Amino acid sequence: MRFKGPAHEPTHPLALRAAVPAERTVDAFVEEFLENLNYVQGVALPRSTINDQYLALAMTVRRYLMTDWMNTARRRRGAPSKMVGYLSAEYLLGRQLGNSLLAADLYDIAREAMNQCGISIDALRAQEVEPGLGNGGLGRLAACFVDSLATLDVPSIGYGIRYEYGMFRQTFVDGRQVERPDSWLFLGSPWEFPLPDRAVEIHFGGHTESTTQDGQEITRWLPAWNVQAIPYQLMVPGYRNGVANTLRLWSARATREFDLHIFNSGDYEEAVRAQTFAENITKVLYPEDSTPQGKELRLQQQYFFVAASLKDYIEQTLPDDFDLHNLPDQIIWQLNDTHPVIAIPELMRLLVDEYGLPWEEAWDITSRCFAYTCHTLLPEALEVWSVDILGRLLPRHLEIIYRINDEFLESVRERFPGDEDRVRRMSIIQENPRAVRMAYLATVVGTKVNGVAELHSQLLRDKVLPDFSEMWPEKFTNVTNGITPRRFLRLSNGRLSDLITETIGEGWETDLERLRELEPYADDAAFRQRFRDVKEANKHRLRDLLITRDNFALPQGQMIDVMVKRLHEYKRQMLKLLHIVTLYEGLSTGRLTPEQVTPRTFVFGAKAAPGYFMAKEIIALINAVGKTINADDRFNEILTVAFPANYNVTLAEKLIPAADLSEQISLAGKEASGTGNMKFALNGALTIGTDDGANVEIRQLVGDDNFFLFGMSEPEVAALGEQGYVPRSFYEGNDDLRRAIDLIASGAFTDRDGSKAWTVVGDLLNNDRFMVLADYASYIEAQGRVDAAYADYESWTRSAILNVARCGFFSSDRSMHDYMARIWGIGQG
Ligand code: 26Q
Repeated sequence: MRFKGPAHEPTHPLALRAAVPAERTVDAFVEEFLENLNYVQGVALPRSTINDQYLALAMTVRRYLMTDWMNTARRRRGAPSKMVGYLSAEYLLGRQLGNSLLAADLYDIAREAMNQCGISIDALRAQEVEPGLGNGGLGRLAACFVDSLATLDVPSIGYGIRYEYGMFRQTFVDGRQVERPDSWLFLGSPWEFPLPDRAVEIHFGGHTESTTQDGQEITRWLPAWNVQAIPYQLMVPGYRNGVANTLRLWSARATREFDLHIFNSGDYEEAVRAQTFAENITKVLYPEDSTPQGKELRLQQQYFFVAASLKDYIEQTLPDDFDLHNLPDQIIWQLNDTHPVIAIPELMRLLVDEYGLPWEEAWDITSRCFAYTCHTLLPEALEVWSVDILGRLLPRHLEIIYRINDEFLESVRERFPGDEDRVRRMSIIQENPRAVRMAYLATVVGTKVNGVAELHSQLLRDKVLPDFSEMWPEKFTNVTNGITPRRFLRLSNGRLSDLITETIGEGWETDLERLRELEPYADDAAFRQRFRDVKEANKHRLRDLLITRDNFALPQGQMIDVMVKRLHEYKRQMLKLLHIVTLYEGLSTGRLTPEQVTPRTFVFGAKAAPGYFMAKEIIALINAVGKTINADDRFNEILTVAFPANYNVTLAEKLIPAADLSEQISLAGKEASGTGNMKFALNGALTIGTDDGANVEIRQLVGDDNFFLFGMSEPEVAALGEQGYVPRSFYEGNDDLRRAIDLIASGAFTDRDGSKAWTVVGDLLNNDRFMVLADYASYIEAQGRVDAAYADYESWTRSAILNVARCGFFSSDRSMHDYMARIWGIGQG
């Protein structure tokens, strides 16, 4: 059923008036704030808590943005054009208050208003619990993209899941990761607008029945159970452009049938359990970032949110009399990895079963409505759903997938007669165990398939989907990832932003290539000094944070060398750790004198998937090494290891601007893109990195002199793999490496249990899937170049400035332009 507006046209003049924004003055702001505090929070200022004040401030900012939001929606309704539906199971948004103030250009007014109320705006910002509705890069990318879409005024809507618990909160107990629930909604959630009366019903399970009517086969799905999807809306403000887009996140609630059931049932407890079952669907984000476990609840989440989104769009956004044959002119659904790919058979089902279109017409429509972004190269990260689970949960969708596959394989046979091997390779249905390959489904149906960096897109074509790129070369394209300069420069690095604005003027935040104008200043000694002062101040800010947040005293005057990202073997945190242990071993035995070692603080931030054993072992080992090194008074001035727990967007915003060195050291050919790498470079850290993901493009742009490249290239990795990689030979052939590994294996860092260290070490020596040992020598050599470069701090600063000046390409605004031109067929918003 379509949502109905008011029953009759309003006549009161105020009801017809366009929304009027509050006045943009300190007085008006204070008034609005106190109003919210008194009448929404229900407290008087003198008795209010910080949380009351935070909520009231959020309401106040929201009020200012509200008019932009309503005007944007109205304007778009008045001039409908093709829009983007971004489907993502994750949005790693980060805190909203600062960004909203920035977007609305209300920061100064708000600060002064709070001052006049005797309140520190920084304390209120610190009160916000970030919505951590994502695992890592993919979720943060979605958040950067919606920011850019709003800033570019592209007609678009983001759809996703309102997890009640987002990414877990990480704590360390004896150096080992312990996960705690992330109750981000507990203290109130002022940024979302629940719309319970716009709920849509989503069905699951049951079976299908086919009948013939007028010679036509009609299939009906008779589902067994259903849940309601409640939309929660978030505003996505553009940067100072009067635009606000919508992010619509779905929350599961038991349907009325469940309620009735509870009411009538003799077995009350069982009935309540059934309700809890339904509401479990959006309870928690799966904290995995590469190895999907094929859990049924995860499939429920995926179907739940895409089915709700498609229905919402068709029933609420399209006009009543819309001819669905024209759907491809109205919307393009961008699939953020395979997580929303079940939307494809869902659209077919809607068109064929619900709207009665012939299969061929439905196929013609559906095959023009989707585009697919792949974010991985690891074979184990490609999602497959067992036919058992899929058939049980979504029997009609499984039938549709089979038919799509039959017709597709027919076309393969036509094109490559007799090549049954190829047919087997390309089948959407995998045999043994029987499962649906979601990436293949997306590739077959999507208009476009893109990778997320040049190298990744090339490997996607050549190695992951070679048969498909041979069949449809024109389907494949690249869009290199980007990051929003609003959050990751303007908001997180106010000092550098002010220096930039003072130097090249305003406007670079929405035209990031303008940072090129900074290039000449790399040779200006006075500018370099100011640039260094900024870095130094950011280090102080980080020091203050880590004291209060983690009770960790960051030493002064050391190079800050940062590796922050999810913990995964392919990202090679172990390579970083071997470097640290090598330095420590050398100093301890006297083979290295303190003068030979550049004083460094090594900062790690990383969460491990709770079920990823080796990743958790590595975390424990990093903490053990850190504990030993930090406790060794001989080297306090030289080596420090910091591993603040619970790395998230909020911590990233403080860490990245303080970094000197960015560690991007994945095995070549494994990191699809990386986006942290871009954030560091844009904030004036130099990168030590392999030729992998977007590192390749960063290095091309900043120049070889301003980037520390090391390690095997992707073809070299492939060659070594083919020839048979023997990690132990590298151990035996390199004295430093052997000493570092032996020291770890001796139990020197694990006070209780030396054998524990052996899980990691044993794997490195006997398996080392990601060739840590093979790249060790090259990495140590490159770190030597880092030390040498850092010793000449003037020239280091010059390189850092050139990194900032040459990374404008990595604005997510540019990524959005590329999607519009190469994938969406949208001129410009
Ligand atoms: C899938 C099924 C079941 C449960 C969880 C998942 C799942 C969830 C998240 C699988 C993967 C992810 C996240 C992947 C991710 O973040 N990939 C990163 O995407 C970035 C943006 O494109 C890239 O920069 C990184 O290189 C890539 O690793």
